[in-house]
Amino acid sequence: MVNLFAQSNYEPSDKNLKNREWFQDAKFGLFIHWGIYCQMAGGGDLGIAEWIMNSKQIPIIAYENLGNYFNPIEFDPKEWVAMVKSTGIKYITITSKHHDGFAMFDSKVSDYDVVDRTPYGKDILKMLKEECDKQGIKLFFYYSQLDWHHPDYFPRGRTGGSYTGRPESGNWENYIKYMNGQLTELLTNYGSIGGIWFDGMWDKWDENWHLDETYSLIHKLQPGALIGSNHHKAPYEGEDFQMFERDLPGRNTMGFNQTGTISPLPLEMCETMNGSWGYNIKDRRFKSSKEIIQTLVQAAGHNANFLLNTGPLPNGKIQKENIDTLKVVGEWMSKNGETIYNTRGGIIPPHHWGVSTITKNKKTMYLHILNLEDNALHVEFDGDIKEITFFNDNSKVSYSQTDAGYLLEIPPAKRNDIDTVLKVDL
Ligand code: JFZ
Repeated sequence: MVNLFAQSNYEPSDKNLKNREWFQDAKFGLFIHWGIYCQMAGGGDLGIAEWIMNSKQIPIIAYENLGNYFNPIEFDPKEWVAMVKSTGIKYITITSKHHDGFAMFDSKVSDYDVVDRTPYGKDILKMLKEECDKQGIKLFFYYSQLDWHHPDYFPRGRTGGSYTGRPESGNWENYIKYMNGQLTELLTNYGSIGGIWFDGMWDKWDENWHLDETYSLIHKLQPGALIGSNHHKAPYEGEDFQMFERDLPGRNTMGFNQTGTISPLPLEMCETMNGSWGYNIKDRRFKSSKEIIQTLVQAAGHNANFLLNTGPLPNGKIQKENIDTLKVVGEWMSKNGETIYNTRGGIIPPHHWGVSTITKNKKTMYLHILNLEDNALHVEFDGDIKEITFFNDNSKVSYSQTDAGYLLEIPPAKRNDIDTVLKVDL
């Protein structure tokens, strides 16, 4: 029987396996939600941004107007990518088409795209990809399988209902052809890409998404491209990484994750800088740089990448508040990156006090102490330790062995408010 939810008998290519390792080593990505919806800036409602078409029930014929005056003349990909680099971010995942169906690239299977429907008229993804290539940053494309605009997205799912003004009929197989057509464009016209970040299957759980066909197509066009999908379930065959939306692997504080499974595939957690993906003018809930650094560290300790989101403005600029925060994160990463990049989640599992990371040769472990009120920390660990030092100044940590592990002395003066990092030589 054909498994409709998988690329059956998928064998990742050597290139793909190499890219998975690169991905795990890279640890830190920038998520970019950018589309014509940014001009609505959430419409004055917290919690609405890229969803505004659906949330405010804007018919297609009206929503299309947003393209007529989308003109981000201050978009400077060189500046974006330079900012990404100086933050220590290794890859970008950008929305190529979100649920509104509007493509931010030059599509030929549709004219509902930034080149054909905006005064700006330029292929944003191409501009960004050229700059990423120049500066050595990998580019991934987010692609929404859910589409509120295409007439053949029928039968409808939970969203994109009759307010859109589409006929109550359509040919699903045509929609799949259209989607695979756009994916073919994304995988052939932009050089070698990092992979595809799918989203939207949750709109219609019982639908035949033809994943076998789509995933095989992607892996045929670029065997190294990594496929992930935000379906909140355990990965299907053909996917190359597992993602977690706004939660650490294994947690479910948001109510999104539908599985307790943490697969052996590379892991990635995505998170917002405030509470919105796309630009929302009212959303001032900006997380502090401390919170963001700590979540990045937590993700690494949970063996996962951290994909941190920003929603650019209608003029093409990144929100100033986000730039300011990323600067601080970048400064921290330039000092402490060694304890994050190229590591894996440590052999000491996450605890209330923090997490551990470990180098791939397993010779060095890093303890990231994120919460500590006492002057000592007991770490359960039955391995041998050669030496423990404070990572920031190489001074020695005094410790003694206990029945269950080690008791480390952490004098208050040595504590760091964000992360007290210890280097453990094994
Ligand atoms: C999805 C998108 O809808 C959202 O706009 C953003 O792109 C994010 C990264 O991914 O978010 C979802 C999708 C589905 C649910 C919740 C958030 N859901 O089914 O509960």
